[in-house]
Amino acid sequence: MTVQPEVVEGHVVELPLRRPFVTSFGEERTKRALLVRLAGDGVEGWGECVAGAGPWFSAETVETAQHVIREFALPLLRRRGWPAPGELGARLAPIRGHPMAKAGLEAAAWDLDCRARGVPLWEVLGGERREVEAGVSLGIESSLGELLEQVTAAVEHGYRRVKLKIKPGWDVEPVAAVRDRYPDLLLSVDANAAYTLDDASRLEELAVYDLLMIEQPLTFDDLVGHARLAGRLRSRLCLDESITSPHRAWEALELGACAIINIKQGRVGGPVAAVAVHDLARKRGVPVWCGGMLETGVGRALNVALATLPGFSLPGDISATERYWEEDVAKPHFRLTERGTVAVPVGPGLGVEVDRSRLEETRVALWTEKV
Ligand code: OSB
Ligand code: MG
Repeated sequence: MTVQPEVVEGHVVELPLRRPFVTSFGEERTKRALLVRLAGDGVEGWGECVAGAGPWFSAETVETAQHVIREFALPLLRRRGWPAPGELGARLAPIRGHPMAKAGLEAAAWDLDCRARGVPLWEVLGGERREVEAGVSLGIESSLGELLEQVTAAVEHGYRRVKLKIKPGWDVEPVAAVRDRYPDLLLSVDANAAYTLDDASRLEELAVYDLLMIEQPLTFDDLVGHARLAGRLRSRLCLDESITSPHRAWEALELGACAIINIKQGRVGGPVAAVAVHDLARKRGVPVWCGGMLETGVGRALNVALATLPGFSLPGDISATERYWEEDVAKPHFRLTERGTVAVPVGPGLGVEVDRSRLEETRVALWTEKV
């Protein structure tokens, strides 16, 4: 018994970040997000598409996602009647690529379905815990002093893992400085594809700082390169940008391109695909953790739900709402517990509510389509 949505809406919102977020691929001052709303039978469901404002992290953007959803995905879904949320990904398979566009729709379909049935999404996905371990992802700073201030604040808040963004020219020094100040901190780095195989010896210098992992050192589509690099480094490699589907995760593991996987449901094509990557990794004893894309409360709630699955054995890039902006579009805000965790919301579906007045305040575009 699936609720038949009557309308699909796209809400594009912009939230000013408290602090600019700088990575090897650019600087973000404002988070632009597409929120998908499905409504029918007096119930609504929300999903966040994690595509960025520009094609820097992946090829998709907020604009391409709307184009694909409206012109191609909705016609496929209308043609044979709205599918159950678990079937949505298969129905959209004729569309090549565009995992984030598909995932935004699938997320809203899960929220709608679970709300109609009065069940929490995390339980439906197979989750087993009521709180998830929280980590922070710290951007590139203009000085070591400013970075150390950020790390200190995160440690004092009680975050369980700190991840530093690195790039050529900002790698060994910041890692050494942080490790020197915090000898026992669970520490990792994320290069967002900024290196080449020629940098292997520079990356190997990081090994003495006891990193949990090096995330995505090489370019997004280079699985063979990562496999070669893995053989030359003592630190474990984790892939983010490269893992764009469950099949790609299988290829990466077969090649030995990574020892850990960052799961972002949007990047792999939605919640069902994310669970498939989780299951595959778990069968092989490969740890996974939940990545983040500076999501609003809507996407953050889905990340929290996924991270309740048993294979998510490392702290995720799931931080408290207050780290990102003053006021979210969804309520309640996510807070850090004294155990360095984020509690899983108890309500049906995603367990958060979109705040209408905040939505309207932050909205820069809106469209509606009949299903
Ligand atoms: O590479 O993990 C990444 C944010 C946007 C795009 C890519 C990444 C990130 C982060 C932030 O590291 C994680 C978060 O949401 O806090
Ligand atoms: Mg990353």
